[in-house]
Amino acid sequence: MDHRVYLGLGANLDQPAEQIRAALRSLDGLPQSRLVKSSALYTSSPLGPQDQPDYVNAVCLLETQLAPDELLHQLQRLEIEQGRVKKRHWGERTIDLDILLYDDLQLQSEHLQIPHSQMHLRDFVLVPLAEIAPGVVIPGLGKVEELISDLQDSFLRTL
Ligand code: ROI
Repeated sequence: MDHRVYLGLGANLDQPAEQIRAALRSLDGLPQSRLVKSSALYTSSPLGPQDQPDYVNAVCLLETQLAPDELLHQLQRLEIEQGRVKKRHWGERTIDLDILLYDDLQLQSEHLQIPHSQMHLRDFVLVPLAEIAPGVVIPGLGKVEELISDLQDSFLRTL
């Protein structure tokens, strides 16, 4: 059975738009997985320390037979293969791949929280998600559009 998984992508080092595009290609090559849709690329101001470059963010839909922990493992492998550099907590990074939603699963483990714990607070996640999944419900939190209207002003720009 294929699972519908929404992933968040973020990068702000070493030609971040290229990093996102490379990650999307790699995701399509994951075992038992298919990249179905991806959002536009958005630039966003950093959440966290302000003395770092703007981010490029996107969201994609992956159909996969991988279990959540297998998928997490694959994402971590891709991050490393893509030369992930992470300089400090909430700091700049070459590529960040997050599981946002996995079907309508709610899961809390030591390594993995689904839905992603911060996603409902982040315009750079919700806006691209709404672009490719209008009306999608974040389990326990509500519809993506309602969560967007709860946010302060957003300063996202499409690339
Ligand atoms: N800020 C933005 N705008 N986009 C991100 O993807 C992002 N990722 C992060 C932190 C450092 C929290 N800030 C971010 O991990």
